[in-house]
Amino acid sequence: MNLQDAYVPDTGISAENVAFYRDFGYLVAPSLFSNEEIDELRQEASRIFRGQRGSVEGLVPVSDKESDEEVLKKYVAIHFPHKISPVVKKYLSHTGILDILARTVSPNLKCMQSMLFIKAPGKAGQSWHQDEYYIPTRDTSLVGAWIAIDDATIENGCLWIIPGSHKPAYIRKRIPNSSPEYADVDTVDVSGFPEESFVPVEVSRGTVVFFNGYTLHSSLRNKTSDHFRMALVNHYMSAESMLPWDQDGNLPPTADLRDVVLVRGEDPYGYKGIQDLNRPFLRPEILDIRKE
Ligand SMILES: O=C(O)CCC(=O)C(=O)O
Repeated sequence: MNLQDAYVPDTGISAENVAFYRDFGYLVAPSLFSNEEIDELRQEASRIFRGQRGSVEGLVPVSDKESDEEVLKKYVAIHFPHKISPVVKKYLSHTGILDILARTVSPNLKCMQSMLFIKAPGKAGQSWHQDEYYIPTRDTSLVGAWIAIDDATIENGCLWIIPGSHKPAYIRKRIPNSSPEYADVDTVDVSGFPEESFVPVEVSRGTVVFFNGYTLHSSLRNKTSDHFRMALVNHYMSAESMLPWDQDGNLPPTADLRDVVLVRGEDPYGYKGIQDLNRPFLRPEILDIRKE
């Protein structure tokens, strides 16, 4: 990663940062979250998986004797934690994140998803994919804000990105996955890209990595015996775009999921109201979210 292209928190987002995001489909913002904010998120993760934020199907009862690490190790990730956690909900609107999105995406922003990854030692990573495949915006505004709760390294399974892969903005061919590195049943076929172009995004806790919905990204297995690689990922898009998303990919383009959080600016579809449809769920060890 070329850190010269990274956002500098003290000076705010520059024209070069915006151009970098447009050209390469990602942007790294070191220290966007303070140590205190990251500690709060880490503590909140323990509360969520201890069942202290309400029941989620699949959470197992915890004894007081179990340490937070022992509890967290049992899980891969939870989707939609913002539905039960006031802390995660609060950080959907983190000013540092929104200031960057306002320049790279739109002044009007909505969030439709959060995911809290635990990635304990030994756990598998995510195969090559484009988030736009799962969450259709089709206007190139989809962006993931990946908040490092732990230092992320090649060893513990940091993100990998193929810079510039978002540019043609189409949904790429998928093939069965045969790598034990990944938890998924399929993967995007990345054989057309030289391996030297794959960038490991090694970052310190508190860094936020922004990536476009068409940018190819993945992460490898956590090969350490004692380092977690926790991350909270929030997905945002332009409030001007509709969201034909039911997680099965069977909706007409005129459908518009209204289970969204307006995080900045105006919502042109505000007249439709807001719905509370998605429930938090635990991510299975083997992932097959959308069958075709
Ligand atoms: O954190 C990871 O390992 C993968 C995250 C990811 O693929 C995503 O947020 O789309």
